[in-house]
Amino acid sequence: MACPANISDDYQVILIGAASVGKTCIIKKWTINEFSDEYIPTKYSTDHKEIEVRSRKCKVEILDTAGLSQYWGMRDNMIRQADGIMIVFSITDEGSFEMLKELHQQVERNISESSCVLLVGNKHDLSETRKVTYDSAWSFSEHLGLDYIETSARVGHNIVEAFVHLIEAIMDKRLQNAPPQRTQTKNTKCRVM
Ligand SMILES: Nc1nc2c(ncn2[C@@H]2O[C@H](COP(=O)(O)OP(=O)(O)O)[C@@H](O)[C@H]2O)c(=O)[nH]1
Ligand SMILES: [Mg+2]
Repeated sequence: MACPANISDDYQVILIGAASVGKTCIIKKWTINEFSDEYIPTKYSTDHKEIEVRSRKCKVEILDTAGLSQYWGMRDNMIRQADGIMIVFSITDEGSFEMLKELHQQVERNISESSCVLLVGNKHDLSETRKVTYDSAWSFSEHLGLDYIETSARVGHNIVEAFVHLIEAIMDKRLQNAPPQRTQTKNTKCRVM
């Protein structure tokens, strides 16, 4: 395997999904450990966070996107540039789950080969009133070949884990694609005989 020093520690992650599934809250919980009950529709915003993953200092830029359909056009470009994509739905909102197929198609049309995708079922704290069963979300993710995680931005369940999981997956891909490291020879003096 190539030396880890060969790969970049800059990561760009984008969150996409229907309106009101909790994309903005997931980002705020992770970056500033805050949660709000307020719903303010997002157009576009960027946050940053540094974390240590596998003993490497990773700089993560997180792009928040609009769930409202009039802004969807912007997403093609953003998906093309992202290293990691979280496709988010709410386990209490069947409509947001039904939208996943279309969202995944948009991702497939634009994603670069070196990027990774994670399916996120948010609002896990409302499990008792869930409309999407764990099994149906899991089978859907398996069918598409995606990893699946359930989160709660309200209580912080699996928020760090979701980001770390995605960053590790991107890191693995970068290591796989990294050119082999040149080995330094000890005595490199030239001898003319
Ligand atoms: N119970 C619960 N509510 C949440 C959770 N995440 C977000 N919300 C609420 O859902 C609404 C929409 O959240 P927001 O992050 O703005 O959704 P976005 O449109 O996907 O960015 C807000 O009222 C939040 O307080 C969660 O994990 N649990
Ligand atoms: Mg938002």
